[in-house]
Amino acid sequence: MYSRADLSRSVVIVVALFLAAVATSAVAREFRAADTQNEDYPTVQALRYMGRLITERSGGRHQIRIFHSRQLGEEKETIEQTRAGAIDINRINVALIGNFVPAINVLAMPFLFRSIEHLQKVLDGPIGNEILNSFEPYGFVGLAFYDSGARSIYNSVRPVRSIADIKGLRLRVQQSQLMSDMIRALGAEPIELPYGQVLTGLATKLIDGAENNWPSFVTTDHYKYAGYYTLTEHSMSPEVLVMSRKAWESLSAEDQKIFREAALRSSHFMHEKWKDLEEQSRRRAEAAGVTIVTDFDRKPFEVAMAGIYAKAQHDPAAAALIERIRKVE
Ligand code: GTR
Repeated sequence: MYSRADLSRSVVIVVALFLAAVATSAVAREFRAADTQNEDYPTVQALRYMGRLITERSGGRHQIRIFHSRQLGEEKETIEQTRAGAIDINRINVALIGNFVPAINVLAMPFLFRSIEHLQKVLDGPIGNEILNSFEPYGFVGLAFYDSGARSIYNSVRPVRSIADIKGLRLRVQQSQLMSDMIRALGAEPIELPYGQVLTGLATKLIDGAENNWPSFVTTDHYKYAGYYTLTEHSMSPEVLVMSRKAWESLSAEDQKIFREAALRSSHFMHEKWKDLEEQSRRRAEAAGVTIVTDFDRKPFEVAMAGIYAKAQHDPAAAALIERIRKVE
């Protein structure tokens, strides 16, 4: 026979077990991560690496499920969904999130960085940290930056050797005001299109060209339709990994630390992959007969950006940030 005391002890144990189960299920989660690039692209590989680290460090409580190749939509939409909390983690380019978080646009400003080393120094230092922290009021948490090299202009019409050669070309840009302004300032016609529509745009001649880094130019097959690539390197807008603030706030302080560290380590992992792919992509384009223009006068391109810098001056925070970035040696 059970005594009354035994019975109430059993009830207490059952209730405690039930509460523990509820608590664990509330904490353990599968996080949805989006990336528009394809399955093998280094950013997607880096997300996978981050996922493995998080699962390992959280003792299997947290999993990251990756949706690559625009499975959750184009970048602009996924950013909106991340802000709303429907997507937990998002790897995007700063040019697109600049529409939502104005200070971020500074990183996409034309000809701002003297070299990739200059950019890297800025991102790894206090400015990079401040920029990651500036996402919060807008519904995101900045976790880490990923490499994206430099963006250059390519087209199917003619080799661009001077600013005059760009005139009148219809060039696709990311869905970003800043990118449109930049292409217009060069005398071309900007066409804002989501990433997934560029290939068809080139194939159907809706557009004459676009601008991107080597790996994006090649892994998307754009190089098969746009045989002239000019190393303008006009923007070094990096990639950024953000989390929705909603998802972030659902994590304990200890788990937040696990996520941050895993994101940082994934950016180092990505860095290693990037250099190789950049080189490989360039070689692949060359082998396919793409004309690569390196001997052109860059100065007029830079001069044409005066209006964009004048516009940036209207935002004192952006102006101050540009100044500080320039001073980083
Ligand atoms: C790539 C970047 C993508 C996307 C794309 C584009 O370099 O990795 O996130 O922004 O450019 O041009 O749309």
